[in-house]
Amino acid sequence: MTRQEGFAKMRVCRPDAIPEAAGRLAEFVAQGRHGQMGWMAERTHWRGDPATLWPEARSVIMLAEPYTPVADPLAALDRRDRATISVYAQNRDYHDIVKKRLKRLGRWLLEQAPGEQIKVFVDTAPVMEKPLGQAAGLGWQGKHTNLLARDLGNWFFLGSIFTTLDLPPDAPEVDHCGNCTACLDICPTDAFPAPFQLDATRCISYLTIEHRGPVDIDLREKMGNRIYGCDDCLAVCPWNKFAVEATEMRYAARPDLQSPKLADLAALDDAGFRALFAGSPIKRIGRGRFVRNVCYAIGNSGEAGLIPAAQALVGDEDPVVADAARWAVERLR
Ligand code: B12
Ligand code: SF4
Ligand code: SF4
Repeated sequence: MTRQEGFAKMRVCRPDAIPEAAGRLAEFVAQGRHGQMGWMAERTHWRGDPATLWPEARSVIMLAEPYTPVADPLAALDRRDRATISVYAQNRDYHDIVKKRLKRLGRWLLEQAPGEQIKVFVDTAPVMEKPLGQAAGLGWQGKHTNLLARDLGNWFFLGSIFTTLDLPPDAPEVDHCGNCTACLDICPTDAFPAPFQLDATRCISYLTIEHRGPVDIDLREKMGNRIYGCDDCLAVCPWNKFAVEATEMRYAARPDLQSPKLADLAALDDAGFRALFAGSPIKRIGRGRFVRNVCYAIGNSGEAGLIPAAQALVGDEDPVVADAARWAVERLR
């Protein structure tokens, strides 16, 4: 049933299996590493201790759903007149797909165990999915902080099913990073203050997706042509030679989102943006933040031919877009 629903791996832990997570989360928030993601500083008692989120829960079922790319995601970074969109966002929004699957799997579970209850979570709930995934033995948190596994690599989403069912827990996974530092070394913005720790405020994924307003000038320059998310630290992980194929075709890259032209993206108005990204996770950031990112990529392109595309936006009604466009024009001149 698990594989039938597209999940490659399933493991179980107890809700109280991550006692060290609360302290680490508190430290992350105390250092301001969550930036503008104010929701991370809220409900930290639930986030840090899943046993308090739903006290009746006896087991947490952790699931991995692969979205492995077929081509090298880093290849697009060299096409300076084009944009790079991270692998997970090149087609349909995984939140919708994974949640539906979790619900179907949960319903099946309840048919086997009538009278029990379930709650399903993917990404947005106050649940620390990566440490739970490690405690359940799904994989381990690598130095890039994402969960990876010896039989999966690191291209997979996480989902969880909390249940009142008392299931036998699996053994936790241990660290297999060894001496490797590939992910730490490649990070364009030095976003890792130490192995296994991320300062989100320096991460291009945060800057392009979560950060509102202008991005610091020194970080803008390091964003290159990444306009939505970043895959660099994931792409270099040697364990990806064991990555499994993504069976869900709705994650397969849309041809128009593989290296789209920066000039075309800069010209999007609100309606054009919403039409292009219907059903995509990118829709969530809105036209303003998206075109801001496109302007930074234009500014980093070194392509004087893109000056008119940025020039057309210097009077944009969104002041953040206008600022980004001015910066791009100045850089290219
Ligand atoms: C907030 C968030 C972000 C933020 C912050 C990321 C982060 N690393 O915290 C931003 C916007 C930057 C982000 C980016 C990305 N994200 Co994100 N994100 C989340 C979210 C919602 C919460 C993560 C969280 O709790 N962070 C808080 C910190 C404190 O927790 P942590 O990262 O687990 O930190 C641990 C370490 O610091 C560790 N630690 C600290 N000190 C030490 C010392 C030692 C020795 C050790 C061993 C550990 C250790 O302890 C902490 C607790 O375990 C989760 C979904 C969820 N609900 O869990 C998705 C999630 C982590 N994201 C995901 C993805 C795919 C991404 C991106 C790859 C997307 C992209 N391509 O752009 C990038 C990857 C960037 C990166 N290198 O992490 C997936 C990861 C799947 C996986 N296989 O792990 C998740 C699980 C969503 C999902 N349901 O699939 N994300
Ligand atoms: S996603 Fe990119 S910017 Fe963020 S930590 Fe990884 S390599 Fe660095
Ligand atoms: S690139 Fe190396 S250090 Fe980073 S997560 Fe993969 S194995 Fe660990």
